[in-house]
Amino acid sequence: MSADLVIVANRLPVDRVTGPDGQVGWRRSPGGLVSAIEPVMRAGSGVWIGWPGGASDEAPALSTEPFEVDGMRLAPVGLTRAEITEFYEGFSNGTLWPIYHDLVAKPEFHREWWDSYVAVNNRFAERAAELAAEGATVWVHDYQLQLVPQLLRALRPDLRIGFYLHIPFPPPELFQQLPWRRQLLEGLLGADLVGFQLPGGAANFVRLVRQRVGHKTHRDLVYLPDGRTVRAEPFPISIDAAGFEALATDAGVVARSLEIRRALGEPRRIFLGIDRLDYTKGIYARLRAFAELVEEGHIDVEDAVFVQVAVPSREQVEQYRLLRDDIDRLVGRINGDLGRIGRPAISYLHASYPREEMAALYRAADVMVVTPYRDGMNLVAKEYVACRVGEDGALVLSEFAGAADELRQAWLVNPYDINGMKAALLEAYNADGKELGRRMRAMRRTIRQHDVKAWADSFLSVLGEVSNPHDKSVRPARRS
Ligand code: GDG
Repeated sequence: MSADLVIVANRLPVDRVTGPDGQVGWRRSPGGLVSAIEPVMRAGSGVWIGWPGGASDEAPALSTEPFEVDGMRLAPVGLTRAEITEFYEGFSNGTLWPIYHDLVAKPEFHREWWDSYVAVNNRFAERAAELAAEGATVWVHDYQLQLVPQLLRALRPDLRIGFYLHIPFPPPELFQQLPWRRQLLEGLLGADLVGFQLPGGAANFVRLVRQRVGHKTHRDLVYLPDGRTVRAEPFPISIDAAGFEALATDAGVVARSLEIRRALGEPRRIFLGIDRLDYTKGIYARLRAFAELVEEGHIDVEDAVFVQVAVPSREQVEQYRLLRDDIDRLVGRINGDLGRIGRPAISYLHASYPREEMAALYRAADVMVVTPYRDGMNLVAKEYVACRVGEDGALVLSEFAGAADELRQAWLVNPYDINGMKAALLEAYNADGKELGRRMRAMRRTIRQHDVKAWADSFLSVLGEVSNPHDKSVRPARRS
């Protein structure tokens, strides 16, 4: 098999399902990335390389042969239990994640985690080298795989390689702490195009390359000694706006959103937060801000409720377990102090839901509260806007989410400033229909014009224009 477009991402876009007969099957997990890239993958011969979940040492049923789900070709890369601990939970989520998110939590540095990161990146690069056709385009995704571009180029100099970082790229002052900073930068420099969410991330990267690796740079270009150039550019990611709009007008979803309002006791206003349970998302501070508004009498629990959905995430990582305990305790205390019978101040759900339920929640909510301390983009904010087909509803959005660059008409807040957040929540709560409509219409225009299809097309078209000498004379190196 050889593919002319290869997507390389930590996860495959499928979930493993076990049928009633115990047979293992796959179900496509709907995500923006898949829907954006699918048409491109179908148009040519595409393949998606990624980890299917589970540990390969305990699931011998998992073959590494490519397979098809809904017409998409998928090539699984297995991880062992030790690699899940060291590469995934360790280096990716215990070292890189906090450093790339402004040190919201303390990163841990362990040399064996790094060794595992190198080993897994090698495995992904080798798989891509095997499956890519001569001169193919390979698009590598995210912080778990930053060494893949360089490793892959060494194996297959004929390929066109793009890399996209979904999370922020940190300023040099923070990145510098990484004992493996140079290796990571050189890993990324294996790509022809390195994409970031925001211009700031691209600028941080170019500055670091100049300072730490010593290459010449000019604006968004890095000049390598071997004559190649690497572009570093922002490509703010988006959502399948039309898809969400369609979902939000589906009769079943509309009915469900009314049912949610009824189940909550028909409050005048519903506040909503939906986040992976992650310390970067600012869940704790936002609930405190809301609780203080209730305590001070600005909001009455007969009139309003805060629905917080916290989607379980990285539960094996210590910091995530501690966060869950902290939030459990806070919600218990707030409801104990401020709730009345049948009227909790906070309706807290620690679960994940189907897309239809998410859309029903977005439809039901009057004030969407998205207050991360740092976030590459934040798709939840954009999904809320897409689902507000009635051009109403308020968005309270952190200045430190990438989405704030585009959604200027949201109530923008500094999530570290509790009083500022309280003021914005209250303003959004009291805003009249005219004000809400003015803001929401403008945001909906932005989301429609720049959807995930436009994002993927623009990345691939800039990558297609890169004029590096892709050495066709070099035979693809294949492993024996
Ligand atoms: C990373 C970056 C960047 C959530 N819960 C459920 C569910 N979701 C879906 C949402 C949304 C996605 O997951 C979450 O995306 P976010 O952007 O909000 O946040 P991260 O997971 O941290 O994503 C982020 C993103 O990558 C893309 O580049 O924006 O900055 O951190 O689409 O709808 N979907 C379903 N059930 C759930 O319970 N079906």
